[in-house]
Amino acid sequence: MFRDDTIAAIATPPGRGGIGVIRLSGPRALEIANTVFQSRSRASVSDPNRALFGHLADPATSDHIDEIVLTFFKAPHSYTGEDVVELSCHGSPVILRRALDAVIACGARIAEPGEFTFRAFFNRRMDLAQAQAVGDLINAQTEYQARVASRQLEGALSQRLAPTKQSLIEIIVHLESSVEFVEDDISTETISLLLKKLNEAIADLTEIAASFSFGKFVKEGFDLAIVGRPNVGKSSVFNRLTGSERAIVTPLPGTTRDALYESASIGGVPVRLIDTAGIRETSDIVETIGIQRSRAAIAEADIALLVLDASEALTEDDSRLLTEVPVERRIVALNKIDLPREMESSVIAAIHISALTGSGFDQLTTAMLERLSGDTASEQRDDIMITDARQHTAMRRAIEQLEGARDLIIQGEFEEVILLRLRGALSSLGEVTGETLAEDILNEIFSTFCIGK
Ligand SMILES: Nc1nc2c(ncn2[C@@H]2O[C@H](COP(=O)(O)OP(=O)(O)OP(=O)(O)O)[C@@H](O)[C@H]2O)c(=O)[nH]1
Ligand SMILES: [Mg+2]
Repeated sequence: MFRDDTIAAIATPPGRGGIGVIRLSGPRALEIANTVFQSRSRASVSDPNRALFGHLADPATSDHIDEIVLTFFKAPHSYTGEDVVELSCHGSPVILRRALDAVIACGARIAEPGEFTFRAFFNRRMDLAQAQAVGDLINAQTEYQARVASRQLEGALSQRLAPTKQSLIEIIVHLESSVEFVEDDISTETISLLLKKLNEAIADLTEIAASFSFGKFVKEGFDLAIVGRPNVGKSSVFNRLTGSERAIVTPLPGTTRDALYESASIGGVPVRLIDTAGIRETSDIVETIGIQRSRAAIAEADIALLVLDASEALTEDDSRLLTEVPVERRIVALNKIDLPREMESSVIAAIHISALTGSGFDQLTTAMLERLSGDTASEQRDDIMITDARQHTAMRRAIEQLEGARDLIIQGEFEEVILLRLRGALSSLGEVTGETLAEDILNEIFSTFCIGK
């Protein structure tokens, strides 16, 4: 994918804005900038890291296109590691189009999606985990997602993996030298030392990989179905969680007839909320179809929030739902706790809420985050996290190979066989940071980026 030419793109989003930026990167970036830029300033365009005011001119006619500010970042001290020029124009789509045409006419090529970041990766300005974090940061919908991505962009994951990689390399070097120089078998002390190191590496990688159980929800969001019998307050809970009046709320049981969807975020994790029709025995044909959809929503949800009404005794419909909704994906909320209590508190472990007053929703949020994170402790949710499925698969593969190598050492296998597994593990780890990765996979990763990044 890497080509040694000069690329250009509009780096700001489509539409109008205060400024719009054209970005150039490559060996001819400065030369092209010099052709289209005119300035009365005594400073030279080729002085890096300075903002220069001047005019952008059409290379064919010398017509002024716009008043602009030019910044030059000299290789290798730029985003891509190549010469980079940024032309900050007025943020008009017409101007930006003309400006882009002007630099293309001078020999730049329109950049592919993510090509600037790909060049940054190719020129080792960042590793693959960091490059992917750039994409995640731009796509972040919540502050929390942005925080997780920016920590990865700073290289937290790569740094976290570095000591384990180093330790693996040491084990490999040790075994390799024993293959070459030693006739006899490896001593038992050496074996126990190798096993110790290997076990440490396995434990460390397993801990990092485990963060994916929560990390995947941070990146992809989760599905939350709000379920229960009619009139317990499902739509009221839905409205409170989405901060909207999207669902109709009435005192009549059977108000919600069809599933309603809305996106929101809970504790910074994106969520697709589903409000469902109340589940009960009924002969009404429309209601029956609605109830089928409620059951389908329960089946597909990452978490089913089962709502009960605290102001009434537990009904048969409630009891049936308590057995129907799988315990491991269920959170029970006892709603309407602002009203005099009829339901016995000892019946089920539930979070006490009031959709009317908002009380208990903080505890509800905490319970949901805990359910999503499984074994991940809350401190870990602020630590380094794997959010990408491809990275997680690569880590799991590395762990399996290390476990295989450990078994082979215990069985007293030949060093060569053990080395094969160890090198495989190292290579799998390299896929996370991108040292070892096939070109088509790289293309796939970068093609999901926007143009101009
Ligand atoms: N006092 C009190 N009333 C509530 C609370 N939550 C909901 N209600 C009332 O309970 C009634 C039913 O609320 P909905 O949100 O429509 O209940 P639902 O579960 O969606 O009902 P269906 O759509 O019919 O299944 C309405 O009159 C709400 O105002 C609460 O926390 N406290
Ligand atoms: Mg409803």
